[in-house]
Amino acid sequence: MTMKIAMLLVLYSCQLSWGNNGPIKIITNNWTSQIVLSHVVGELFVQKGYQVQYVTSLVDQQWGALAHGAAHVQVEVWQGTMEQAFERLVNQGQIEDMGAHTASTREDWWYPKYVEASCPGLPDWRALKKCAAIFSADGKGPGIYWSGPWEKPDEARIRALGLNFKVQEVLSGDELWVVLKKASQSQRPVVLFNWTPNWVESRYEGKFIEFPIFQKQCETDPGWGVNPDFNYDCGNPKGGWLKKAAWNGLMKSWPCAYKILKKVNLNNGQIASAAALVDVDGLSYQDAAKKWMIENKSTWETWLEACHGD
Ligand code: TMO
Repeated sequence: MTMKIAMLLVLYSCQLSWGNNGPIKIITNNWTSQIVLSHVVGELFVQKGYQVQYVTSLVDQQWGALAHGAAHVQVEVWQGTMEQAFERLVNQGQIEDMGAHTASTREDWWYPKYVEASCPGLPDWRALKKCAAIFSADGKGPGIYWSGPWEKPDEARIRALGLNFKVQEVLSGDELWVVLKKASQSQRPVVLFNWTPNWVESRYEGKFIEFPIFQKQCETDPGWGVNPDFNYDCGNPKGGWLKKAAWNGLMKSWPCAYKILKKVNLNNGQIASAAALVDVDGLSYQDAAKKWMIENKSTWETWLEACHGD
């Protein structure tokens, strides 16, 4: 009996010292590694006695949620698709930059290797000028570029580079992989959005299109680059960063979670394997997170030390 009361007291005082402000809301988006690794970080918060809630959000809606405290944590901010919105809000003090992962990233137009046979000159983007038609359904029309629902001005790039392509947007990573699978089963030419680290590289040979090399001015100074009249006449960054972001009240409300999130640091292999556990091995997001934690225990244990003794 007294044991029980003592335990309740201990639990209660833990709650006080961790800040009892309701659940920490972790954003989940619409590609696999992000969802799995959000569950990993959530599990670490739970181990520290916090309540956690996962909130699904589209990338372009998450910024407002983070800025207003409707959501609190984002574990994967990718430079190639999210740099502009992220930097604007960080500079305005609305969200906090929680640091970069070790991982080096790339997000861009990508094709499976067999496409090279019917479009000589790839991966150089100028090859697309000559063989856009092979990427269309009837072999004549403008080529189709399959994009995901992430912020990127592909129409602007197509215009700036004078490509005969139109953008077909799908709603998630999963839908992109259906497009890729169907095309490659019949060896049909296809060009789609892809990124690394991802599971795709472990199952398909392929390459990113080499557009003119990214520089910041490409997106702000029309005079820069191969087209003197338009922005976006370049590719996405190669060797891009991957960062974590938080609501700027995270430190005050949940200090231990804040310290852990600062320490969270993933490398390319860890992100690719988080995706593969679901997209190759067929596990659920939750089971993938559990398995990932078994395989990467020594990594996350060091993150937890961030608030050891708090
Ligand atoms: C943000 N993403 C990894 C899908 O390019």
